[in-house]
Amino acid sequence: MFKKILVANRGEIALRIIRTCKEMNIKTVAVYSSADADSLHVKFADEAVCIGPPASKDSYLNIQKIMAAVEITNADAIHPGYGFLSENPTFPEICAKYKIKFIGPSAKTMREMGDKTNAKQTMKRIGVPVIPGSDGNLKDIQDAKKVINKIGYPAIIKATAGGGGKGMRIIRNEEEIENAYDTAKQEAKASFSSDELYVEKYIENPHHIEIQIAGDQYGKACHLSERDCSIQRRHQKLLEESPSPFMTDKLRDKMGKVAIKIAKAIKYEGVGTIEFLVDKKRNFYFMEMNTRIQVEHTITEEVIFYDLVKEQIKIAAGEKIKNTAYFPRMHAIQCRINAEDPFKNFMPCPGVITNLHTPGGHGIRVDSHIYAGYTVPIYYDSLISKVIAVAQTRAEAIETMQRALSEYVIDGIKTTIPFHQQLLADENFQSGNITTAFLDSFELKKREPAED
Ligand code: MV4
Repeated sequence: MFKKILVANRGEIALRIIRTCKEMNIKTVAVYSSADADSLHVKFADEAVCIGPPASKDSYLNIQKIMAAVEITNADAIHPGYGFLSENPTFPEICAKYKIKFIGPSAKTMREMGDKTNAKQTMKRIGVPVIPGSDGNLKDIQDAKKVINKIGYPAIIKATAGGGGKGMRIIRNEEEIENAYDTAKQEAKASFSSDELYVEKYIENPHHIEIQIAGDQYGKACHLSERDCSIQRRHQKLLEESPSPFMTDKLRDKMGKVAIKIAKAIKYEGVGTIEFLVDKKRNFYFMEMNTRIQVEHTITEEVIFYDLVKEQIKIAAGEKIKNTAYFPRMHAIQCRINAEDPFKNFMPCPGVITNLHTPGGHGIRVDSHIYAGYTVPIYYDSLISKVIAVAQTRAEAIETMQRALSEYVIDGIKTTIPFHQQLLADENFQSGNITTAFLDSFELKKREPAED
């Protein structure tokens, strides 16, 4: 087992990783930017190294600075968390050079899954259902027109290096092709410095359902059930739950088997997620694979009672897993609490937290790095807390979450708590009738003036 893990991240996920390391008697090294000097991950770790100024590119994204911190602290492994360098194949490559264990998949796997058309072709080859579309990248606009003619409307153009909705254009008729192609190409180039595009049939109002998987160094793999991540706004997830209200035992069995097939086919090492789009007839299609621990891993941990970070570390250290499937025994919901004003278009609201009361009690878990007096910096993601409610049923998990949010006091900054309160009270949400289009028609009621 590792003696000392360097956590190449910040915020709640850095704390989350440090907590598991403590339980496993593994020493921890925090790295931090000068904006995070007063952060809890710095206080909770056994050692901490400042790796530069606030800007991510000079600190949390700077591989050389992180490797220097590894060298001076003698860490024997690196946990990348999510975001930042977690899906950058250069990071595991450099770790290999320094003989430091990267807790995650190989650079090769990361590269293969990061390229969306390449990933899609791999899936097609091994018999995983994929959305009909171009065979690889588009050569030119003529090629786009030819493919769309074959698959029909609506169609969607996507960036090969994309993900997260950037460089995506929906096409509803022939007149829209040219403009969609040109703007997607520009946006892809600007966002990912690659203007490769592909096209596929557009699936209206799909469900976003993802399967958590784990694979070990010996070719064994398991799945750990699904998460429903359909509640998104501009491709930012706001609330996730497990099991999915749209899931059936039959569909879980089919999707789980496909997810395990993928993990085995690519000899996946570590924990990962297979994202699927599911249409209203419950046809499911591979969308992409995430080769990291995700923000929403918590709900899976609660419904199957498994520490996924511990699993990552054990797999990286060479422990074996079973070829099996794990099923939800509970219902869990996670609300992402962001330092944003939901009444002002989710505008980021960094600043000082003047007063804080964190909820607790039966069925509540809060993963957060905030404290009274903490300043939410302007430089990073606005996620400040994750509230996870666990109960026997979905209806009870909603009630537990509502109770917890009513207790949560975060003064000094605006947060997404009032958004979640309105969402949880919505009849359609409560009925479980949720697709990725849900928030398009969800209207946030204006806050009462008295609450200002
Ligand atoms: C799609 C789609 C419908 N049809 N692809 C959005 C993010 C990117 N990873 C893929 N996305 C989508 N791809 C086809 N062929 C609908 C979406 C989509 C979406 C997917 C998951 C969660 C939320 C979404 C919101 C809007 C669109």
